[in-house]
Amino acid sequence: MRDGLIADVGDVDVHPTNVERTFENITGMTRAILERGAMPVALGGDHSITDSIFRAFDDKLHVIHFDAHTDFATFDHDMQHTNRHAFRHVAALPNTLRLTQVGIRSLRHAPAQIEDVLASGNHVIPINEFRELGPEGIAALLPAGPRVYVSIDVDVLDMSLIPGCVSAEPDGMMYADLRDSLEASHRHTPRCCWPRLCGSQSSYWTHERA
Ligand SMILES: [Mn+2]
Repeated sequence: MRDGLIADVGDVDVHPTNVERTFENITGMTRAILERGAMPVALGGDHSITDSIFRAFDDKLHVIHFDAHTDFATFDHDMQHTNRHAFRHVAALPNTLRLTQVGIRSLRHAPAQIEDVLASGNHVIPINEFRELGPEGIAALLPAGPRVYVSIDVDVLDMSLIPGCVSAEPDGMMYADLRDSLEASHRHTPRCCWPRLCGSQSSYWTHERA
């Protein structure tokens, strides 16, 4: 965008009966884009693909994640790669510095699920705390040095704004809350961010503006 150029590189090849190969393709395409010096923006899928994108990055990254849900599920019943698992994988990667999860409010979350994220050294900002901090307060949580990978699930927005989203929850952000949080984050850190949007969910990540 700095050079006024946006290129659509098309879809990652999906192998419906081979999830691992599909994930490898996601990592490979993201890496290829990074090697060209471009800022990748991924659209589509859900949070099951986020860690496959993240694995393409070598830099140390802080992660800010806007969502109604932590997507930090434990690995039970041999399930490790659903859209509820992405941030358990991301948090365990060696280049992840810390997660900051914003807008968390799911009626389906047990307290233990939030405590699990906190016990891993990460940060959870429930929706009521977001309202106290505001967009500038959220931006101030970002470290000034490292790049920041920004991941957005559209269900961080209030369910009245996302009628097609199966995971929608009440009491969410308004559009301007999210927009202003992203804008403030971009202003706050010199290494800032652009989106990945996935079906009902999306992610965002950083780009060095200098
Ligand atoms: Mn969600």
